[in-house]
Amino acid sequence: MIWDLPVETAPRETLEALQLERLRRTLEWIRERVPFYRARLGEAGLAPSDLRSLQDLPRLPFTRKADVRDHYPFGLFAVPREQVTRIHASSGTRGKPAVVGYTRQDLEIWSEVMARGLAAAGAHPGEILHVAYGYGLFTGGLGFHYGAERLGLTVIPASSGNTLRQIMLLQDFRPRGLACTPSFALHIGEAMREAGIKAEAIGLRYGLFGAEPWSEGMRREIEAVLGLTAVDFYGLSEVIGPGVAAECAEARDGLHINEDHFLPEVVDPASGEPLPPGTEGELVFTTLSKEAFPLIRYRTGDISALYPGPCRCGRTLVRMARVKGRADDMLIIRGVNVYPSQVEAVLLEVQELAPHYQLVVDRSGTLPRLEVQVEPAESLLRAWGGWREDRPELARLRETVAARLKAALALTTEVRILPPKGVPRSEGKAVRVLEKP
Ligand code: DLL
Repeated sequence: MIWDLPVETAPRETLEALQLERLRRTLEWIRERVPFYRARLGEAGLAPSDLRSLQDLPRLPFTRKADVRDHYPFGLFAVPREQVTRIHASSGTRGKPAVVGYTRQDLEIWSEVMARGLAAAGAHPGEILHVAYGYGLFTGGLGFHYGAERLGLTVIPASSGNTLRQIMLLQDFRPRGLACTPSFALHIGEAMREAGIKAEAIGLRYGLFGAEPWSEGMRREIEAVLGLTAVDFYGLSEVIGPGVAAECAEARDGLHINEDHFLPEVVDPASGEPLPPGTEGELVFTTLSKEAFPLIRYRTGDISALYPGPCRCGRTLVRMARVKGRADDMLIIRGVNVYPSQVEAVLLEVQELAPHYQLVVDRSGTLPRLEVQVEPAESLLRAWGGWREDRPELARLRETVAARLKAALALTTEVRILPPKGVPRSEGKAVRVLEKP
């Protein structure tokens, strides 16, 4: 189902005319209301009327995460605090979070873009959706909640945590959809299997997964264990939360960006130069309709690529590639640049491994070393009759995994096979990389 047919299938020219008009309006809005942007635009010598077409976008200055942090908590708000209906914050664990605000109108738009994504993923009004993203300052829980209400779903605001209770509710309420991080979905699926509960006993049809990088291999694992169609949802607090972009169930070939509200670009992370469609680089967004927390050319740090051209679902909204990771998550191991999601893709191809892993970086020597911690697959454990540290096959498995990583990514690693449950399970965003103290 296409929720907003006129917008989601609009001809390019119509969409671009709308984007330009909204961009100019946003520039007027922030110039009048946000001292930071007034100064920035002044330095760039730009007036909103100087923007003749979307091609002029790169003339505008970037906004960076540091700019948001420097104005903590409310310094970039474009409306008086009394007009802010809701506050959220990024889920960063280091230092102060990025604080964002929404007017009533912003919340309306957020619900709308979420409803679009939910419909694209295959949700139908009248069904039940189980939301196991965290509720609170994190945008996951409440973002899905309001979008689902807008679409006309019955929402179960389960929030994250307490896996066994989640499973009980899933069994008793029988929702059609599950919304949570991919790592939590896998954890729920694993706990179901351990409890002897079959996917059919729950009857989930679709899953709405995001908030962290995940691979196609992870998608297959989750689909197998939960018996559903898994779609990718993308967003970040600063831009609005989830709902910036989402896959359609028909094609699952890139995430449709709600570009009537969020104008995307991909730039070279080092030089900031705009990159052509299909080229991988850093995603940059300009908000086109937000009142409380508009952002101009916001550097997300997320690595992706843009694919214009219509999708077979009928939507004309530009698609972005699955996010590989954040530029600052990239590891440099003995001269090889690698994202944890690339390691994940290789590990999940190895049948003898369970789909759980963690990377440990040791920087104590002259060259950083990467330890890849994995677990044996359940089928292997069954064949062995349980876990034994001294299984002779372990050495061979370690070698196989290391060789695969070397062949696929030119990466030198030390593989460690942990006992079952040795890798920590996640109820929210998984921590994939640890620094060895
Ligand atoms: O994670 C919003 C969200 C909630 C998106 C629920 C999807 C579902 P933040 O906590 O501000 O907001 O974190 C945003 O998470 O810049 C990406 O690095 C990462 N991220 C979000 N979605 C995806 C995804 C929410 N589908 C940061 N794939 C972003 C990969 C993602 N990374």
